[in-house]
Amino acid sequence: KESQAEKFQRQHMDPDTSTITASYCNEMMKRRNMTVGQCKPVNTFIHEPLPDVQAVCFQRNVPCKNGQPNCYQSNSKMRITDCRLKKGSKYPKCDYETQQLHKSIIVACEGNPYVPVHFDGSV
Ligand code: T3P
Repeated sequence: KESQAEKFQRQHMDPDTSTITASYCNEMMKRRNMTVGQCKPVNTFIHEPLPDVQAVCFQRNVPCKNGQPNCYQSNSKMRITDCRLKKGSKYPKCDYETQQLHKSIIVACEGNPYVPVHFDGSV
């Protein structure tokens, strides 16, 4: 079974893509199985090496949006792509807007090893 850490990597890690096209989110949301059963409304991909993203668990501790205490904000801005379901897009035709951004990420971390398990947002 997929662990929470593996799920985070499937949903949020894409270190090796350098050129992001307008169809990036439509392709990636499907390829990473986020358009099964429903269209996931919002999802962020991170274009940085996995160790750099895992290191965020040991950076600035901030409260999570849900009030839990185990969220962390990256010291550095990271290359990310936000995928947002377009207005009017209806399952199973999941049509996403692709937006490249350079922002600090906030992730929730759990476990031993202490690794990212949820993407809380970007600032
Ligand atoms: P997950 O917990 O699987 O990482 O908040 C609900 C989901 O939306 C959550 O999924 C994370 C995702 N999300 C992003 O990927 N980027 C964002 O900027 C925000 C706000 C949410």
